[in-house]
Amino acid sequence: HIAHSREERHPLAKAPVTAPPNTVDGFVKQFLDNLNFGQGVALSASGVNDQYLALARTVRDYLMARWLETVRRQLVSQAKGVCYLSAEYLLGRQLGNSLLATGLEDVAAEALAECGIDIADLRAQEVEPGLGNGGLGRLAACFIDSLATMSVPSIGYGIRYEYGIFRQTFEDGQQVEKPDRWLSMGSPWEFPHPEAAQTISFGGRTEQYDDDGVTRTRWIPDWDVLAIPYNYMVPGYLNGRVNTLRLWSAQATKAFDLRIFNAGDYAEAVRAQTFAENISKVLYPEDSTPQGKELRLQQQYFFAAASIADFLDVVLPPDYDLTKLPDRAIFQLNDTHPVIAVPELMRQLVDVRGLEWEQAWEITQGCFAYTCHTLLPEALEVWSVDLLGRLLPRHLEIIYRINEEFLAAVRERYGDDELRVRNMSIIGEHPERSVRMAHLATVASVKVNGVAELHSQLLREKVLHDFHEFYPGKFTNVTNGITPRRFLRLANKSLSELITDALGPGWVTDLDRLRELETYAEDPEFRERFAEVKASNKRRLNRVLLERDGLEVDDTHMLDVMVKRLHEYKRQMLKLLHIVTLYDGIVSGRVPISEVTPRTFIFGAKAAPGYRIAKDIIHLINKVGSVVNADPAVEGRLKVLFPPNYNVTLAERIIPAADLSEQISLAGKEASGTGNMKFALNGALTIGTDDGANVEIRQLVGDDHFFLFGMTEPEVEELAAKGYVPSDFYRADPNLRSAIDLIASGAFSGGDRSVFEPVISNLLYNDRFMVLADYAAYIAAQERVDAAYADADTWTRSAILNVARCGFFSSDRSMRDYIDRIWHTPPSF
Ligand code: NBX
Repeated sequence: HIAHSREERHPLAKAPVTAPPNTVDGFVKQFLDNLNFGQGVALSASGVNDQYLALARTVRDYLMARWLETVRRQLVSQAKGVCYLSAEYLLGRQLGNSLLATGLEDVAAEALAECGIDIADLRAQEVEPGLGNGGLGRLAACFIDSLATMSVPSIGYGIRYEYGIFRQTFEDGQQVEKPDRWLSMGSPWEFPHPEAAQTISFGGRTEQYDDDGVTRTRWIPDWDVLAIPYNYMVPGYLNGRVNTLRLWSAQATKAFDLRIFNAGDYAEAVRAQTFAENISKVLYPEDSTPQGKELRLQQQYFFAAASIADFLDVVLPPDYDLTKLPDRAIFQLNDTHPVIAVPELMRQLVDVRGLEWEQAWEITQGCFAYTCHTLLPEALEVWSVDLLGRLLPRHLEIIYRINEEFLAAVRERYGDDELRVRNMSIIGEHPERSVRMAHLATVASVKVNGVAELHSQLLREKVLHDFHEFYPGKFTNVTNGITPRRFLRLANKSLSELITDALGPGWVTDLDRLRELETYAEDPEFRERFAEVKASNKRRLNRVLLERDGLEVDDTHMLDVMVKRLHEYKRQMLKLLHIVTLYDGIVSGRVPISEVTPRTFIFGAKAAPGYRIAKDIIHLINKVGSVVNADPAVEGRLKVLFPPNYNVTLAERIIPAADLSEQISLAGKEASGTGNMKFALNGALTIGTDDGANVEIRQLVGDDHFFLFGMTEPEVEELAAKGYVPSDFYRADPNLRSAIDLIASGAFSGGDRSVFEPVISNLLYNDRFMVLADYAAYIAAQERVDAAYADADTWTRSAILNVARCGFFSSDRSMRDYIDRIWHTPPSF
C-alpha cells in the first residue's frame, strides 16, 4: 500500500510537487537538465534520439504534479471508477498528444528552436507503441483519452508486449512481417514498478481441505511468473487530470529459476526464464479467428489476474469491505479476451478471502460489464476444456459451477428445453468440449453492449438471442467513438484552426458544437478555405509518403482511401475490382480516358500472417498497382498506392487528406468501424454499405452527403437462404467478367495465371462475403461519386456538412453513454 503519511523533515519534502515554469526559459532549462542529467550527454554532443528522449521526459515532468495529484485525490475520495480491461491498446505516438494535453506545443517548439533543434525532427523519432491489432485496440486508446478528459476516475489495464503488431514490409508485392522493436530506442513514457509486482500462478491441481469444519477448495499451482506493472500517464485535454494506464510485463519469479538452478542446470534455468518472459513477449496478430494457442490463454489470465489482484490489494484501501465492491469499481471487458477475470475474481473472493459462494457471485455479477465487438461466429472465442483445465484447474471448476447454476435457472424458466439449454450453455460440446467465453461474459455481466445500433440489434436478435430473452434489460448499445483530440485537433491542425476561427475554442471537448458549421457550409469564402485545407493536407501527405516510401500523391486527384485490416468481410477485393474495371475500360478502349475522374487510390492494410487469402489479396493489390502505375495509357488518371505498415501514425496523415472514404463491408459483418468516423469527421465523403456505424453516419450527415450502395443485412440473409451462386453474377455482368478475366489472364502477374488462381476461384466458387453480388451496385455508386466530385464546390459543401454533423462520434459521447447506461461513474474533480 501507498504510504499515507511519512515523516517529512525537510521543508521541501512537505511542499507539493510542482511543474516546471510554463515559459520558454523554463522549458529550455528542464529540457537541458533531462538531456544532461537524464541522458548523460551535452547538447553539443547529443543526437536526435537523445534529444527526443529528453524532450519526452521534459513533457512528462510537466504532467507529473498533476498525475500525483490525481492519484492522491482518488485515494481520498474512493469514488467509483472504471477498470478498463483490454488485451490491446493501440496508442499511437505519445509526444504530440502530451504536448497538446499540457498546452505546451508552442512553448516546446520555441524552446527547442532556441537550442537549435527543429521539434518536427524529434517528433519523427518516436516509434509508436503498436500494442493492438486494429479497431478494438484503438477504441481502448480513444476511451481512456476521453475518460481522462472528462475527469472520470479510471484505470486502463493491459499487457506491455515487448513486440507489438508486426512491421509490415513488401517483398515483390508480398507481405513480409518484421518484428516491431518499439522499445529498442528507449521508452520514455513508462514507469516500471517492480516493487508492486503480482505473482501469477498456473497449472497444478486443486484440493479440498477442512477449514474449521467448513470444506474449502484450494489451488496448488505448478508454476508462477511475476507480473511487473508499467504505468503510463493518460493526460486529459487541458484539464489538469492525468489518469493511469497500467500494462503488465512478465518476469521469471525466483522460485521459478531456483528450482532449476538447484538442479544444477544453469542453461536450463536461463531457458526457463525465457519461458516465463514469453508471456508478454508478443502481441498475437490475428484480429479474428483466434487459434486456441496456450500462450494466448496464458497472456489473458496473466493480465486479468494481475489486474484484479492489483485492484484488490493495491488500489483499494486495506480492510475494504468487499461486499461494497460494485459501488467502487466496474470492470469493463473489452471483448472476451479478459473474461477469465470473472472466475479469477470468484477465486479471490471465495478461496483467498473466504466469502461464501453466493455472496461472491452476487459481488462478481455487480462488477463486470462486457462489450462484444464482432458478429462473425468464428471470431467468438472458445477455449478447450482440456487446455483450460490443465492451465487453470481451479478456474475450470468455478466455470462449471457457474454454468451449473445458470443452466438450472434456464431449466427452471423453460422446463426441460434441452436444445435451448445446450445452445445457452457456457460449455459447448462440438467440435470439442470447450468454454464459450462470450456466454460466460454475458452471464457474469451487469450489461452487455454492442458497438453500433445495427450491431447491438443483431446481437439481441441473432448471436445472443436466447440470452436477450432470458435477461431482458441486460443488453444495450453504445455506439463507438473516436477521440477528437488525436483524430482532429492533432491530425488535422489546419482544419482545427479553421473551425476555431469560425466557432471559437471549446469545440474539442464539446464536439456537438461542430453543428454550428452548418451555416458556414453556405459561405463561399469558408468553402474556399475548407478546400484549401484539404489540398494542403494532400500536399503534406505527398511529402510524408515521398520521404517514407518514395510514393507520390497528386494533389489534383480525388483521394480515394481504404485503410483497415485486411479481411474478406471488409471486401478490399470489391475496391480492387472497381480499380481493375476502370483500368480495363480505358485500356480496352471502351471508356474514353477523358471521361475518367483522375483518382489516386490509397490502401493500407495488414493481414494476419497465417491468413492465406488475405495475403494473396495484398499481393494482388500491389501487382495491380505496379501495372496500372506503369501504364502510360492511364497516366495522370489512375494511380494505386499501397504504403506498407499502415499504423496510427500514418492514419493521422492519410485521413485528413482523403476525399472519399471506403466503408464497403458486407452488411451485417462490420460491428461498427471507427475509421469510418475518422474520415467523415475530417471531411471525406463516405461510399458505404448499410453496415455498422455507417448506418448512423448516413442518418446524421444525410443521404445527399453519403454514397450508399449494396444489399441490406436482411437482403444478405435472404440471398444466403435462397442459395448464393457467385458465378451467376460473373456470367451476367460483362464488366465484372472482363475485370475478373483480366486478373485471371495473368495480366498482373507477368502472364502467370496460377499466382492469383486461389483468389479468383475463391471469388467465383465461394465468395462468402458476396463481393460479386454487390459489384454492380458499387460501380454504379462510384459513378455517382464521379458525378458529384465534378462539382467541386458542392462536394466541398457536403464535406463541411459531414464535419458539422459528426460531433456525435466523439468518444466523449461514447463515454457519457457508458457512464449513464452501464458504469454510473460520474466525473470526480
Ligand atoms: O472492433 C473491431 C470491429 O471489427 C470493428 O467493427 C469495431 O469498430 C472495432 C471497435 O469496436 N474488432 C477488432 O478490432 N478486433 C480485434 O482487433 C481482435 C483482436 C484479437 C482477437 C479478436 C479480435 N483475438
